[in-house]
Amino acid sequence: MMKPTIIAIAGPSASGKTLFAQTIHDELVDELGENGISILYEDAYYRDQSHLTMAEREQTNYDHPDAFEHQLLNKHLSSLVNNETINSPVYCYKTHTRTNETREFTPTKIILVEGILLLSNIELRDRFDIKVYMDTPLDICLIRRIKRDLIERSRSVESVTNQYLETVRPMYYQFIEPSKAWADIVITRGGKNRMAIEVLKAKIRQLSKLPPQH
Ligand code: UZR
Ligand code: MG
Repeated sequence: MMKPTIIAIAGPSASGKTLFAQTIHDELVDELGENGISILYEDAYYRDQSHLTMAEREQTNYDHPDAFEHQLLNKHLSSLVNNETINSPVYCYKTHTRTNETREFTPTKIILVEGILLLSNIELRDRFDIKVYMDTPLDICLIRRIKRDLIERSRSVESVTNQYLETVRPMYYQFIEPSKAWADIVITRGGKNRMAIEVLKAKIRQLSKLPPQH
């Protein structure tokens, strides 16, 4: 099999990264066939915190690069590029730590990697063949985040808005927004930007047709 192409989809929390990646994946998965396209999530690489109490885990700054085991993600990306299967960790948002499971992830021609701080780390950055940044306005992200976290992550309005003021917003200005400078493609309006989806799909189709050695 040819060397996988690795595409980063970065940007602020609740900017539409997951939707964007998922849409591209779902619209191409049949066409690209077996070992065609898959998604790897940066948030699977949040650090294991099983040695901490629940109260301590709630104090962690999850919007800071140190919250992630980027070194492990980097190692896994290097394995995937060499067509080796990895066992990705599985993180639980409710307990704020890793589960005992892992996810067997076999390399595909196209690997979409999705997460907030992928472009802030120099080693990771170098692994990506295409770097995409979702430049959704922060107020839109906040509204989406409140709606999502209440339903999907069992949070209260109080906890989401406190987290927003304490970590999400300051870390966005410190780490995420500056990382936009490394992006090859900046996407406006979020995960439903149809033309942006089509442009990425066209590039992916082209890349997945190239003969081996490329
Ligand atoms: P996305 N996050 C949690 O709220 N709890 C955790 O245990 C781990 C992460 C949040 C994190 C970040 N921060 O903003 C968001 N906070 O998940 C990133 N506060 O995920 O890109 O899907 O929004
Ligand atoms: Mg997401």
